[in-house]
Formats: sequence, C-alpha cells, structure tokens
Amino acid sequence: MFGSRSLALALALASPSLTMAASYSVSDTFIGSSFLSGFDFEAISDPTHGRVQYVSQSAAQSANLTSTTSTSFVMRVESKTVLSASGAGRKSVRIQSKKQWTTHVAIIDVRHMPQGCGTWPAFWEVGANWPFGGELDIIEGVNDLTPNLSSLHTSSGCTMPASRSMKGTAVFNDCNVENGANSNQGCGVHGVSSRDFGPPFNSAGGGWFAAERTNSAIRVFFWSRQDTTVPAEVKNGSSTINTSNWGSPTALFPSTSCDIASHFGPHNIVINTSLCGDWAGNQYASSGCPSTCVDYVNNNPAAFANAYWDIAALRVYT
Ligand SMILES: *[C@@H]1O[C@H](CO)[C@@H](O)[C@H](O)[C@H]1NC(C)=O
Ligand SMILES: *[C@@H]1O[C@H](CO)[C@@H](O)[C@H](O)[C@H]1NC(C)=O
Ligand SMILES: *[C@@H]1O[C@H](CO)[C@@H](O)[C@H](O)[C@H]1NC(C)=O
Ligand SMILES: *[C@@H]1O[C@H](CO)[C@@H](O)[C@H](O)[C@H]1NC(C)=O
Ligand SMILES: CC(=O)N[C@H]1CO[C@H](CO)[C@@H](O)[C@@H]1O
Repeated sequence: MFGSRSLALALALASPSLTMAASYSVSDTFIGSSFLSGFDFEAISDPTHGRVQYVSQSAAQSANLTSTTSTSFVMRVESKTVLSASGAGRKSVRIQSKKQWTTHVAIIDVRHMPQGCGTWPAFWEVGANWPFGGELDIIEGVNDLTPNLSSLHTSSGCTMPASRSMKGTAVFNDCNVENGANSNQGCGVHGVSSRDFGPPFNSAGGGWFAAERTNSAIRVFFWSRQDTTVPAEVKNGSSTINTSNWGSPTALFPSTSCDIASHFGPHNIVINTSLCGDWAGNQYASSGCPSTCVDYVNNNPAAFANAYWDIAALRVYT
C-alpha cells in the first residue's frame, strides 16, 4: 500500500505527463431549466460586429427565444420581424456559464444547431483578459458552409506541431492572436465528418461534441447521432468517464510547444448565435448565399426559423 503510493508519487514528480487524468467524475449537469440557473444571459453588443441584438433572460423567455422542457433547452434567433435597416439587429441569445473550470471535460449532446445563410453558431470556452486567459472554440462555423472548426486562440508563445495524431486537418499552427496577430484566426483544425456541422448535422439528429483539457493537451471529439463508435458512457450521460477509451480525437492540441497551464486560465463556457459579423459576413458572398448578409437578415425573418439550438444536455467532468 505505502509502497505503491510512493511509487505513484515518484512517477508524478518525475513526469508530469503521467499525471494526465483520463478518468473523471461529473461535476455539473445542465439539462432543461438548469441552463436558466447555471448561465447568465448576456445582453451585450456583439464584439464581432454581428447583425444581432443579444437580449436578457426575461426578454428571451417572454419572446420564446429560449424555452425548456425536462429534456431540452432551446435557444433561438427571432424569426418573425422585418428589421429597419437603421435599427438594432435581429434578437438572439448569448449565454455564459456562471461557473468556471480549468482542467476538465465538457460533453454537449446537441439535437439541432442553428443553420442558414448568415448564421454563425458557436459553442466555446473563454478565459479572462482575452486572449491571455485563452479561448477554445469547440463548435464553430458560418453560413452552413465553413464547417466544424475547432481552434485555440492564445497570447504569444503557443504553437502546434505540424504533425499530430488526430483525425482532423490542421488549418494553421500558430495560436497567437495578441494584438490581432495572425488575423485573429488562432490555430484551427477542420473536422472530417460530413455530419459535424449545419444541415447535415441536424438531419442526422445531431450528436455529441466533447472537449478535454489537461495540462498536457486539449482534445476535441465528435460523434454523430448514429455513429457506431459513440462510447456508451458518452451516449448515456454516465457520471464517470474515462477518455483513454475514446480513440483518436478529431483535434489534438498538445503542450509540446505551448504551455497550456500558463496560456489557459479558468474558463467560462459560452453558447451564442451571431449573424453576419466579422466572419459570417465576410464569407457570405463566397458561401453562395443570396443578397447581402445584412439585407438578408433584415428582410427575411422566416429564413431564421431554423437558427436554433436544441440541447439535450451539457455535462462537465473534473
Ligand atoms: C460568438 O462566438 C464567437 C466564438 O466563435 C466569438 O468569436 C464571438 O465574439 C461571439 N460573440 C459574442 C457576442 O459573444
Ligand atoms: C416556444 O418554443 C418552443 C420550442 O421551439 C415550442 O415548442 C413552443 O411551442 C413555443 N411556444 C410558443 C408559445 O410559441
Ligand atoms: C453507461 O455506460 C457505461 C459504460 O458502458 C456503463 O458502465 C454504465 O453502467 C452505463 N450507465 C447507465 C446509467 O446506463
Ligand atoms: C482508463 O482506461 C485505461 C485504458 O483502457 C485504463 O488503463 C485505465 O486503468 C482506466 N482508468 C480507470 C480509472 O479506470
Ligand atoms: C459538414 C461538413 O461540411 N463537414 C466538413 C468538415 O471538414 C472537412 C474538412 O475540411 C470537410 O471535408 C467536411 O465536408
């Protein structure tokens, strides 16, 4: 007993990577109305200049932009009103967790994500004093097209090795976005599933995204609803998980040339739907979408009827 404990201690001191946790217990479960108590609705202006107006929790609930049942949390973009070109943007919702986590696993079970021209949905994590506390984008894309990007945004001194054992394809390997470095793009990885974003994700019934953060690596996983490889513990929302048994991740961000512990502080989880703005707006024309992004958002409310999240559960494990 004593012997094996001192062996474990010796190993831990000798090699920090051996202390990388693989097995975790659930610390927070958000299902249905617990999103209303566990998250703040942020009625702020969109820092990425989207054609949206983020509303408060009471405004979102009274306009039915959010609703809950015992098994679902829905968060949508307003889809009934034609907007004045000189007035505020289309009403949308941005929620940020009250709690913060450092090393953890987050698993989100999503039935439907916002789709349509002009939409820019995101499920992500962010620390204080951006980019010094780090940003981890788990689901992000625009206009149904630029899909399934997972990326890190950090202060300087965090880069990714060109060759990594992951399923996805690295887009850019310098994570630094300090003072607008590298056009703020961060180090991204494109997914490989044809069902991990937008309409194909939704028509397959959605699926699960998971992000694991340790001091040795950040890893992102995706399973579509009907995948035969979904770990049972992910599918059933088990109270304990062991990420060692999940196979190769879609995206791997190792600490090889990025000290994760110093580039990532405590993180809040954020879910938002922007419209147009810096990324979706700039890529709008090349995405095969009609008119201009802002005109389309102003004049076609019904086009945003499918711009909604339907989330079955979010669990955080530590
Ligand atoms: C919405 O999410 C994206 C994350 O990809 C972020 O860049 C953008 O600033 C967010 N907008 C708001 C208002 O949070
Ligand atoms: C509110 O939205 C939910 C989810 O989309 C829907 O089921 C419900 O019928 C809506 N309620 C009203 C009053 O429109
Ligand atoms: C969920 O799956 C795991 C892994 O197979 C299993 O150990 C656990 O008992 C299951 N839990 C429930 C509630 O079905
Ligand atoms: C997690 O899974 C790995 C690989 O199967 C195994 O070696 C390890 O013992 C497991 N950890 C726990 C706590 O079950
Ligand atoms: C749904 C979708 O478009 N998935 C894409 C994810 O990214 C890879 C790599 O860029 C594409 O091949 C997939 O089509």
